[in-house]
Amino acid sequence: MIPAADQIRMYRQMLLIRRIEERIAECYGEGRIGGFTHLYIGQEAVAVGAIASLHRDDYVIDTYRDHGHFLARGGAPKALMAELFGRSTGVCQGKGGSMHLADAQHYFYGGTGIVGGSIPIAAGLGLASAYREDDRITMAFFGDGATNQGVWHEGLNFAKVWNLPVIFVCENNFYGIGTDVRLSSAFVEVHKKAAGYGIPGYQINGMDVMEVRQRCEEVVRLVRGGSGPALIEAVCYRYQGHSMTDPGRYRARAEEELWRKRDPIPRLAKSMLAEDVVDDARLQELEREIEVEVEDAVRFADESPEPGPEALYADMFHDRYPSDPHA
Ligand SMILES: Cc1ncc(C[n+]2csc(CCOP(=O)(O)OP(=O)(O)O)c2C)c(N)n1
Ligand SMILES: [Mg+2]
Repeated sequence: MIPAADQIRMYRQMLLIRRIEERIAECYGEGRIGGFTHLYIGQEAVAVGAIASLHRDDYVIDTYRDHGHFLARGGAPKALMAELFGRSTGVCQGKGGSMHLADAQHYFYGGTGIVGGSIPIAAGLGLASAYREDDRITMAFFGDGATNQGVWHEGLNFAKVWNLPVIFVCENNFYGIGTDVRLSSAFVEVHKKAAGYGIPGYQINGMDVMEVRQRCEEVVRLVRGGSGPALIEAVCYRYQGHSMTDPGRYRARAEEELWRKRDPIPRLAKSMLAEDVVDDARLQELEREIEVEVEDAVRFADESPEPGPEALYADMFHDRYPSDPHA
C-alpha cells in the first residue's frame, strides 16, 4: 500500500506536469518558446510512478520528451520554464532548450534528441556504478520507436554481458511521430523484445500511477539486489501531437477518446477520494497551488536575462566543467 502522503505527492507532480505543459503550449503559440518542443501530456503517470520508485541518487536518463521526467526528478519549474525561454537562469543556462534538460544535481542526465540515445548512455552509467560499487541503479526512458534502433540491441547486449544495474523503461504510446507501431515494428510486444538478450521484460499499465509505482518498486528491488538489467514496457498514450508542430491527423478520434477516458490524473483523484486520502477541498487547493507555481515560473522566465555573448564559450570543454559531483 502506498502511503497517503506519497499518493498526494504523486498526484501533485502529475498535475504540475499537466498544467505547466498546457502553459508551455500557450507560450509556444505566442512565440515565446522556440525550437522543438514535445509535450508529455497523457503519459505523466509513467515518469511520476517510475521515478518515485528510485533513490534520490539513482541515475535517470531520458528522451526529448523530457519535461515530465525533469520535474518528477525534483527539477524546479522556474529552471524548466527559463530554459524553454532561452534564459540564463534556465537549468542549462538557456543553451539546451526543451530537448536537452540536464540536471546533474538531481542525477538527471538529461534529455537527448536522438531516438534511442538514452539506451547506450544508460549502459555506460550502469558500468560506472558497477566499477564504483556505489549501489546506484540507472533508469533509462525511451519510446517504442527506439526499440527498432541499432543502439537498442547494442545497449541491451552490453548491459546483460556485464550484468549492469539498469532498468530500461519503454513508454509505448503506439506511435513514432505519425507512424503506427504496427507499421514500423516487425514485433510489437515490446516487453518480450529483451528476451533475446536474456533480459526479463514486464508490461505495465502506464496510465495508472499506482500500478507503475508498485511494479517499478518490485523491479528496482530485483535490479538493486544484483539481478542484472530489466525492461519495463509502460503502455500509455500521448494526448497531444508528437511535437508542437504536429496536428496529429493520423490517429482515429475514437482511439483518442478511448485513451482520454483512461487519463491518469482523474483516475488517481477518484481513488484518493474513494479512500478518503483527500477531499474535494484539498484537490481544489492543490489546483490553486499549482496554478500559482506555474505562473511564478512563467514570470521568472520572462523577467530573466538572455545569456550574454560570453556564454558561447562557457561549459564547452571538459576542464571547464564543474567537478563531477557523483564521482
Ligand atoms: C536516430 C534518430 N532517428 C530519427 C529521429 C527523428 N525522430 C524524432 S522523434 C521520432 C519518433 C520516435 O518515436 P518513439 O521512440 O516511439 O518516441 P515518442 O515520440 O513516441 O515518445 C523520430 C523518428 C531522431 N530524432 N533520431
Ligand atoms: Mg512512441
